[in-house]
Amino acid sequence: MTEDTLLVDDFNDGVDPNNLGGFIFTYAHKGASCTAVYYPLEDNSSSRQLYCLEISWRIPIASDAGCGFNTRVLNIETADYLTFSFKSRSSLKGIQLAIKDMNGNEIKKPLIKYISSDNQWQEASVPLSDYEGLDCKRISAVTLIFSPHSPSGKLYIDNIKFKQ
Ligand SMILES: [Ca+2]
Repeated sequence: MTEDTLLVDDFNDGVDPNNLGGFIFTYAHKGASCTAVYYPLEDNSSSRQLYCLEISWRIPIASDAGCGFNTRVLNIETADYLTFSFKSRSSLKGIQLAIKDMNGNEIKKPLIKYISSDNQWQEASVPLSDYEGLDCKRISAVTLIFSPHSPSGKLYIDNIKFKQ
C-alpha cells in the first residue's frame, strides 16, 4: 500500500476482515438472495491475484439485496477516485454503487455509469466528485445494491481501493 492508495480489499488472503479491518456483508430483503464467496483466479500474472470476490444475486420480486464492504472509519480526504477491477456478463442496469459515511448518509449512482457487462475484466475509476456531500473523513462502507431491474446475475470484483 502506497501513500496515495487506500486499499479496501484485494481479497488475496481469502478471508475476512479486509485490509482495513472491515468485513464483507450481504443482505437480502423479502424474496431476494445475495451471496458472496472468495473466488480463486486462474491468471495470477496481472494485477488481479489469488482471489477475487464472486457475488451472486436474485431479486425475483419487488425487493432488494446488496453486498457491501465495511471500511470502518476511513478518511478518504486525499482520494479522488474509487477504483476496482470488475467482470460480469449479467445485466447491470439495476445495480447501484453506494458509498456511505458514519453519519448514515448514503449516495448511490448507477454502476453502468462506470463499467460495462461485456464479461471482460475491466478497471473502474469512479470520480468521488460524483459522491459529493459525504463526510469524507469518516467513510463507513462501499455497497453494491441490487434491484429487480437486474433480477439475477453474477459478478466478480477485486482490488477495491480509494486513490488520488
Ligand atoms: Ca485479488
